Amino acid sequence: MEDPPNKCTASAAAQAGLRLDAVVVGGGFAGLYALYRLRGLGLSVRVFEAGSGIGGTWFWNRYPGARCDVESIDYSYSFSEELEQEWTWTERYAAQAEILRYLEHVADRFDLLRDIELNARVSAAHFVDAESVWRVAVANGGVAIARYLVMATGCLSCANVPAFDGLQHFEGHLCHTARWPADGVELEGKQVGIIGTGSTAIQAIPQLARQAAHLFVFQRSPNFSVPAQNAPLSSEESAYVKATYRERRRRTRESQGGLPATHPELASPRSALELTHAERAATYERGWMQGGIPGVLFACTDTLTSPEANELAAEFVRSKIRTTVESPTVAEMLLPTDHPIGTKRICVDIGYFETYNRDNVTLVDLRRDPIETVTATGLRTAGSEYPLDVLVLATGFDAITGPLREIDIRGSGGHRLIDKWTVGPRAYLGLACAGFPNLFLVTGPGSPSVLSNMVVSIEQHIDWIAECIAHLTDRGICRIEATPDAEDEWVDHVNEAAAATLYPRANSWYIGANVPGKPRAFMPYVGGVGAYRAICDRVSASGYQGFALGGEQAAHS
Ligand code: N01
Repeated sequence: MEDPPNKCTASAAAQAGLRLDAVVVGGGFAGLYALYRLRGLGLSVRVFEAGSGIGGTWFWNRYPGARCDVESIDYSYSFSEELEQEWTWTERYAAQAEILRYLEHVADRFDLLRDIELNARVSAAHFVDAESVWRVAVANGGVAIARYLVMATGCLSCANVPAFDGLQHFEGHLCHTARWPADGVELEGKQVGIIGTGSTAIQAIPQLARQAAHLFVFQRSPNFSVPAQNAPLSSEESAYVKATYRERRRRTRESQGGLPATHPELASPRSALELTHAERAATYERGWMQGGIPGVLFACTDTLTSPEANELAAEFVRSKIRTTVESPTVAEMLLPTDHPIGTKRICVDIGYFETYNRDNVTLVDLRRDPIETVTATGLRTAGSEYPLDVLVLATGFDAITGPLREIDIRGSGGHRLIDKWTVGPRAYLGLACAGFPNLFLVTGPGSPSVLSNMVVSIEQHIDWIAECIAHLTDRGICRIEATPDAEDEWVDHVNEAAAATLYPRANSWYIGANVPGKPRAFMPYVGGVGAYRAICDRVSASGYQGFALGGEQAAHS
């Protein structure tokens, strides 16, 4: 017997080369898992990846010193117990090359590559109302028609290149850290300059200093950084983690930041303000020795909510900078004072402040001596000239919304996403946008995203999206769209949650402050991954409250 005509089938697809159930944009952690999950539903899926290899962040960010600031054993997929057991991380914080190898292993192990098109940058995606499908255009000329569009484009994938005067005239080697060449940059014996002192630069600077003849660090804002306390993972530690992974993953999913809080005995359960001076000093010191983001930041309960408690933690880190950096003048230049600690992503380093004790490193304070122009042979500030062979831009990203704004996304009625987001991004649960049916954002604005362990948030989003699509498919529903009311309520909630913390007090990339002209809005959801997961689960259990479900078959049922 012939199958009944499917009212959800797109006739426009006939004009296109490729007709699919879902297009996934991006082949990093999110895109790979999206392909795995959606393929598991029996859907036809294609991943379009701009790079010449898979890996997303870990494909592009190959600068010296690049490594993850979340522990490897937690910054890894949890969906396959076999994968967990067969992969062994070598260090507490994995370096870029090892994470990329892991992703390549995942792609290979789950036979993902056959549905991934590389060197395929998506340039446009337009919703075709009459047929409830997306028409996706790839810069290489390809076109695909798909019922669902999953944007696995990453939060930190659109490099921010400030418009420095004269940049185009530089005749040395110019390189953004997020576009570091795979075969490296020759630094031996060179005069190297690096602009920026964020997480990336703080990882790169110790490595660049070891190789360059001289390194000039051009700093606009000093940053808080804590030691990674990185170390090789012993076979005993790996075996223990593998034996207890399920419990560890459960704690991770229910946590605030997607970390398993494995050392609760190291943290004080109390406010910093309730501790005596000696107790506080001991608490912060334990956190410092524990290392990583949670060490000092979560040593007390109120670092991110009480300005007084925050200042105590901040002053502890400043005291570490003063005792580490030998020159009092340089130490003073490195003290962060313009934002509460943790309200910009706290940096995690290996020997960053110690690097300023080297003879071949010079710190330039751009607040006192601003950049005037890049010249053919170097960089000129108001007060000096710096001859350079290599200029490294560690100037960050147009974060969270940048990768989406780069694509010409048009929803129902041809309305453009960039117009909808003129005064700031709006998305229901950070997952879906009113006016953009069948479009799913992965770790989009309004979800915990960059305030969490990204892999935990990615898996939660992809699982939710896959279950949603299965729900729709089972019922013959062709169209799902966030309602404007639900979106408004969620955006209000995200803003209220942020306002209860100190986060909005920093001019950070979390609020778009690093990109001139970008609308200021606090983008991530601070409510925590555990609470957020519960909200998403309630939405799906209620039959997708806050979404309008439609399509011909649904209308008849
Ligand atoms: O970027 P950033 P990043 N003139 O925006 C400076 C993640 N990450 O790539 O602070 C002069 O933080 C800018 O100065 P200022 C992590 O989430 C993770 O370092 O704006 N300077 C700042 O110093 C992180 O937060 C890992 O005054 C200019 C720097 O450039 C996020 O990526 C590793 C300038 C940019 O810092 C982004 O970090 C690395 C200008 N015109 C990164 N414009 C992991 O470990 C910008 N700057 C997982």
